[in-house]
Order: sequence, then structure tokens, then C-alpha cells
Amino acid sequence: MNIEETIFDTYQGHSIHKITLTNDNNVAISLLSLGATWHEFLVPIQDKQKNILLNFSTAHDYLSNPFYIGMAIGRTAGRIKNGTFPLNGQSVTVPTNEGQNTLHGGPSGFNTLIWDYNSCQSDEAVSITFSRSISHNEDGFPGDLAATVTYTLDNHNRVTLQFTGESNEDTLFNPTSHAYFNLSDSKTILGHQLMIASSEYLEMDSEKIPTGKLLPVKGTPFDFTTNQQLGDAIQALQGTTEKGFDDIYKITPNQQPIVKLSDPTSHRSLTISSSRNALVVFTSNSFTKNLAFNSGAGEPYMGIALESQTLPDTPNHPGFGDVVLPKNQKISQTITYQYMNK
Ligand code: FUC
Repeated sequence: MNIEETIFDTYQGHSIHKITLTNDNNVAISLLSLGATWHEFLVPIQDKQKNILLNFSTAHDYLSNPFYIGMAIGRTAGRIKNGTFPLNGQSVTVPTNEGQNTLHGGPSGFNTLIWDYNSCQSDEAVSITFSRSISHNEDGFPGDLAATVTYTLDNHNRVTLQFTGESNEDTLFNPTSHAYFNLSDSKTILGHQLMIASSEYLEMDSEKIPTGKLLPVKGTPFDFTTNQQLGDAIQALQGTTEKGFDDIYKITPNQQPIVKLSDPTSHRSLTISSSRNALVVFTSNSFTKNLAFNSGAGEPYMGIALESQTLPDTPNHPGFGDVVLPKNQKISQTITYQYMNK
């Protein structure tokens, strides 16, 4: 077990720290204090390490595109229609950042913040906890929120991501991670296989806001109830505007893991477990070559984001769940990523 800290970059006069956690199997993750970002997931291949996350080499690259690469997302993942929702019988409006809608916590979401952190180490695990107080004036959501984002790497090659929130007023809390994975030695994820514990996905309008209607996956390219090759599924969507997946799956309760991503060529795989009722799948359909990733210029299908969360636009659809964080109550949400190579 090892922890190493370096300066990643300077942003607006602040040092951005990179913290690397390594376990006894030579698996490592690195995190950035900007956006509580998951920067690298390094897995051993022969005597080297391979990174299976998309990432950039500067703070500016992270913040100058709309893709939230690796970043922590909060207070609310996904889109809130017209930035407006009911809370305690009142209509609340928060700042918008995508047309009239609020995406991923709005213009001052978790991803834009520089977080404090401390580390913790035992024989079996090593972790970093990012913490930040976010006043209601700072991001425009009700209540001053004390938030933490903890990344723990253990000797079973498991990464556990825990978010906590506590506010002095009732507010919303639906955080997630926007890590993009590519397990393979190819530039795209088209050769990967995907399985999702879901038999329904959400219908969306032209602004990607859920209409409230659930659609069955059976008999469609959206059916990942058994392993499906992503290249075949994406091919089947070439007639759509999106030309790939940017979709919200309703997760079958009590089925774990909720998703399995695997690369048959390298035998690398990743499973995700979580008690949240949704998984957003985004296959980087709109990546462009001006994105200077460390793995090369941006192109569609370079990575896949698998965002475990509560069904988005939640307060506007009572059947979707409850993301209200009641005042002076601490809520914790956990997502576990298990890496395997066999
Ligand atoms: C996912 C998508 C969004 C957006 C973002 C970067 O959360 O649902 O459409 O493109 O990623």
C-alpha cells in the first residue's frame, strides 16, 4: 500500500494536486483535487502498468469541454428540466448550463471545484477523502452543503467510491462519477462486451430530458441483459441522431453487479455494484479531435461512461425515486468498481 502526492498543474493560481494510491498487486488509482477527479486506473500488464481511464494532462483540458472526463458529479447527476423542481411544496429554480436545463449540478457543479483532501491507509486498503463546503450562493442549490468524495483502493483490486452530503436546508443530492473506461489496447471500445442488469430504459425528448415513460429493451439494440458487443449495438444505432448510446437504464433491484464491461481480447473486465436505481451509459459519440486525451486525439467511441445514480430529473417524476437530502441529515452513496483480469 502506498500513497504519493505530486503537483499536477496550476489553475487560477491554485495548485492542483494529484494523489496516487497503489495496492500490493501493483494496481493503482490517481485522483485530482480539481473536480475530485478520477484521473487514472492503472492495472498491471507484464512488468508495466496500463491506464484504463480516459484522461488529460492539464487542468485546462479537463475544464474546456462539455464531457466531464473522470470528474465527480454533484449535487445532481443528469438533467433537471428548465432548472426547476418542486421541493417542500415550493418551486425551486437553480442555475442552468445546457440551454434551459441544468446538467450535472449546473455551472458550478462538483467538477468545477478544487477540493481539500486527506488520506488514510491500512494493511488492506488505502483511501483519499476529498471534502468541500459548498454554500447555496456558490452553486445556486438550496442549503449549504458539506460534501465528501472518498476513493478507496483495496487489495482485491476494488475501488469503492463513497459520496456523503449534509446540508443546513433541505436540498437535492444525486452524485455520481463521470469516469470513462477503455479496457482494451485499441483506441475505441467497439470490441468490448457489455452486460447491464436492466430490462427498461427511459424515453427522452429532443433535449435528453426523460418524458417519464419507460421502454422495454427486449428485441432492441438497447438489450444488454446478456453480453452484447458494443460495436454491434452501436452499429445498430447509426440511423439515430446520437449514433451511439447516451441512455438511462432503470436498474433491476437487487441484481448485482449492475453492469459488467469486458474486453475479450485482453481478458480485462470491470464490474460495478451499487444500490442506485439507474445507470447512464454514454459511449463518447460526440467526441471530436480537438480533445487532447493522453491516449490520443478525441474520436467517437473512445471510452464508455457508466454513471450509477438515481434516475435523473427525479423531483419532476415522483416514480423515479427520492434524491431529497433532508436538512441536518447525512446521506451516503456508494459505487464499487471491481477490476479483474482472467
Ligand atoms: C452523459 C450524458 C450527457 C452528456 C455527458 C457528458 O451524462 O448523458 O448527454 O453528454 O455525459
